[in-house]
Amino acid sequence: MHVSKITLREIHLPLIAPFQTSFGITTLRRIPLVQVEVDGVAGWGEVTAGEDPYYSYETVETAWHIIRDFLWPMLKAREFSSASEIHDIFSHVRGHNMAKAGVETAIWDAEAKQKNLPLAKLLGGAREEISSGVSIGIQPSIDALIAKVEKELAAGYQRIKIKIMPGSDIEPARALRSRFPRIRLMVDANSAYTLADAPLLKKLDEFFLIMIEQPLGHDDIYSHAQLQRQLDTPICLDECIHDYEHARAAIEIGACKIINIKLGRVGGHTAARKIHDLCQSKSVPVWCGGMLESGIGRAHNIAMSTLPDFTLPGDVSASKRYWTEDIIEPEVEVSARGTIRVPTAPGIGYAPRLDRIESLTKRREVLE
Ligand code: OSB
Ligand code: MG
Repeated sequence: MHVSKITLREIHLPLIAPFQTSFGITTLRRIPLVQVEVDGVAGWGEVTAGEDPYYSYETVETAWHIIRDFLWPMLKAREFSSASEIHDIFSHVRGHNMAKAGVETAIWDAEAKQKNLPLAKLLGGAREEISSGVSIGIQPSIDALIAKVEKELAAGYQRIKIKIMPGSDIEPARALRSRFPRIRLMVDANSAYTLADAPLLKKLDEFFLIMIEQPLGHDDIYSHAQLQRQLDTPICLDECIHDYEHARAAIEIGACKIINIKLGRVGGHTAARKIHDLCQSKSVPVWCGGMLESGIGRAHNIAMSTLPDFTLPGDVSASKRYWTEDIIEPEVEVSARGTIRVPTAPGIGYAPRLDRIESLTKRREVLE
């Protein structure tokens, strides 16, 4: 296989509603899309880096730079026999996993199309449908939060995650648990607390949350192990896990009982699958996180979520929760049972709408 060309496009997509986390508010997504040409077949990937370096150090700009100036030169004269080799080819570049994943996942799509297989099958996934949950940003009031949760439950979603931060944590959790005693409920702090907050976080045990996601430092696995020993609620790590060794360390020192896998954060499908296999062998369940992706990123998330250890509902929800109109055909839809049917067409199984993508494109660069 050989990549003869990469087309980078930056599209701008306004969110239907602002999304607030402990690190900021997003109203418009700037999304770099990666279109690769592999032996005459097109593959698509999405870079999940943020507009600002708040969730991670990567941004739209750093990813563009790394792809153009480092990843493309490593790829352009290179022959390889499978997309599974790309992760090692890129290993010279330290970090910048979101940039790597944008390209790597696009090559996986192209390989699946060449082989006339759904990407989920090529990755080794077996599920015909995946379970879907929602991530709800910090709301202006408890009433607004309850109304949002009511709406998502009525739509069928199997699990509710709310964002928390200091000043908006115990009360929203208490209100939701008293209003919805039996739902699968969890919170995500996006690193907003320190170990000194352990007594406050301990109060969350009262609400039987299925997990608390990334309460402490974005690169602090050790303190999560200290916190986990004090909590009954399982800790799930997101920001801390960038590769296999992080996952191994976190599991072995007891820093978490669950791992959120994001393709961008770990550098693509090969790395994600390796972490998945480790977690499966250690009986640590995983689920697929989201990064407010367009349909291209969503489609890759769906394919990954078909692997067997993705036993918990992920943050992969319907296109229409975020976008007035997505950039793929058909859009991602969620059934009344809170499931997404895995597409059976080759590759990611959803067709990029090129006209719409071009009309949303603010910047474009062709590498060849
Ligand atoms: O921590 O999971 C997170 C969005 C942006 C950055 C970080 C996170 C999130 C989400 C959104 O929770 C999940 C989604 O895409 O629906
Ligand atoms: Mg998270």
